[in-house]
Amino acid sequence: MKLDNLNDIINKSKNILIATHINPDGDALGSMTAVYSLILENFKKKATMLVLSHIPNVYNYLPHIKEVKFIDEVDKSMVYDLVIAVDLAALDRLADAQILYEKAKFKVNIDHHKTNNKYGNIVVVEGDASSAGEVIYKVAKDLDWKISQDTALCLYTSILTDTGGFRFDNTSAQSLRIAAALVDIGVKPVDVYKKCYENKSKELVLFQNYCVNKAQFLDDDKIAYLVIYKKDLDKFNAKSDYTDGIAETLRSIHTTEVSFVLKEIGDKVFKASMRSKHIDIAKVCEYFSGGGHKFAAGCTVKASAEDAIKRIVNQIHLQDF
Ligand SMILES: [Mn+2]
Repeated sequence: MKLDNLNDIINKSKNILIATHINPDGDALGSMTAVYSLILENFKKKATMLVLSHIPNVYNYLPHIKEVKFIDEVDKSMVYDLVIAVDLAALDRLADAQILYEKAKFKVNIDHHKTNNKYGNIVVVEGDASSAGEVIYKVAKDLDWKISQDTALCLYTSILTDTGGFRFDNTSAQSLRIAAALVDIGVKPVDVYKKCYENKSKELVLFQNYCVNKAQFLDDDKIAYLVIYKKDLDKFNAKSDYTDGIAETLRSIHTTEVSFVLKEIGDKVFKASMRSKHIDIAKVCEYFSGGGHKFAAGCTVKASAEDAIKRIVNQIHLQDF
């Protein structure tokens, strides 16, 4: 199926759903709102944007973010003509919205995860792109869609946040060129930077410092990790995004090769966020049926904290560590 057909399909679709992964980040929300505004402005159609969990407050500035629907506000018996999934490596990350995806008549998959399992009728997956936003920019250019200031702000947010502020190894000449093109359209980098990075709540900063203080180190400090229990989350009344960035803080220590954060999400169930400087931790996470990128990946481990740590460390040791 060629990308050109997408114009036709959007034109013919009476109802369009845009969906992204659970626990949406800047790229998920930036690419979802970008696709929404592209369709609104180029086709004069209002799509439905769907999220599955809390939207971090920092992203409230994104155009159209207030029109996003939560899963419990959407009719699950609905059969959409078209569903566009963005930044979604695997369908299980759609959680309760998988049913809507499966029933939809036509499916488009726009992503940048190397581990993407290529579901859908039109698949645009670029494993070398920094972000889903970068891929969407290229799709819009290929199809001659107008990119407004609103769309540019959404796409810039995607690229900025998924490159960690243009610092991670996925920051390519292409990402910077696209970012520059978005600045030409009217994005103000300093404004977006302040909104994304100097806009944290006091509670979040105090929670993160509390967590970082519990860090443990192994293998001459090459592995840094910590465990966040439900009781820690409750104590600080932590939102789901409060743990974002902690694994990066641990990786920022000069001795750290691999960092991971285990968050308790159920009885003997931990969500692991991993970061690395050199080794491929997407492979580590794939062992636990997770995935992601070479230096930033995640998975869920069903075990006690002690066992989860042991099993993850074992898998890290099996890599070229
Ligand atoms: Mn992404």
